[in-house]
Amino acid sequence: MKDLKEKILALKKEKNAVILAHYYQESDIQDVADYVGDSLGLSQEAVKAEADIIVFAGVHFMAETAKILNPSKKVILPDAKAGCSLADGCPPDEFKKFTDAHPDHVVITYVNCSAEVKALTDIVVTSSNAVKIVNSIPKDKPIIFAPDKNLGKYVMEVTGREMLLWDGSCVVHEAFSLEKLLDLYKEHPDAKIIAHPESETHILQTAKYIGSTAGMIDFVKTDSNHKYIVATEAGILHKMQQEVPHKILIPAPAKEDNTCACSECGYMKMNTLQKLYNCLLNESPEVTVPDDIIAKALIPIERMLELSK
Ligand code: CIZ
Ligand code: SF4
Repeated sequence: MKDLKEKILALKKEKNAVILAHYYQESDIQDVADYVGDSLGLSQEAVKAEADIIVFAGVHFMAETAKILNPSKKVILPDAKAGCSLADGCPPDEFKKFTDAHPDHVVITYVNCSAEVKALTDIVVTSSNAVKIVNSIPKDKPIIFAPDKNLGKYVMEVTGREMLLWDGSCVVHEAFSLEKLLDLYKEHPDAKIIAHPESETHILQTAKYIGSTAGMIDFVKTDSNHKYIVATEAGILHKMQQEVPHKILIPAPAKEDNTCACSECGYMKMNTLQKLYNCLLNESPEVTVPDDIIAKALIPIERMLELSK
């Protein structure tokens, strides 16, 4: 493993590449990355990237976003099949019918969607800025929010705005078991439950803090408690534990026990260190986006970046 990591770092230098990794990537991948972050942070890094190649260790829609923001760079993804249930659950042709049926609505999409769907959007959001951006829309403007209904419901509750929701969800954040979570909490009454807003309402109702992945990391760093039950993809625990080495972090339990009894994103975990090495070596699979889609999708992403400053 050490050998493979060293080979990746040497190849990265030789090819003038930068490795951007999402918090949900396996720990070994996070360790070789130049930057580890959430969708918003990764987009901001992609804009700034000066290397010739961006190795995007995340899922397909994130790599597409990097390509849209910095189209002169070659963007490669360790496994081209690393998708997302939210992006897959919002096909562009059906989404177009939905937006066409409500022409007076401002179209807000969560960044977890395809480039084609972003091209049909007025403003993109991430979980770090969704509330702020929805609050920035004039009160008399009706809003479509897609594709995540759980994040949408959460934003509606916090902002008090009615929104027309697309019926999509994240399989990973819907895998948490309320019953097992409450049992775990009984065993650790001194823990605080923290949750990502892609989780279902009954999970969010148990949480002392609800926020994006970056927000959750900031919270455990600044909060005075010593123990947390963390309801998001378990990969985040790697970075979080590095930030708070003396605190106890417990992943929230999933309905069905899989390898770790927590919830892992099968798409994110399709990327492995070996695939990362191969993709850097072969400069493939490459993620491309047609020029006309880049031109249209860039506008709502740039609006988001502007509103997130
Ligand atoms: O679930 C995801 O894909 C998340 C939380 C993405 C992100 O970083 O906002
Ligand atoms: Fe998509 Fe959910 Fe995986 Fe994130 S965790 S990439 S939303 S399936």
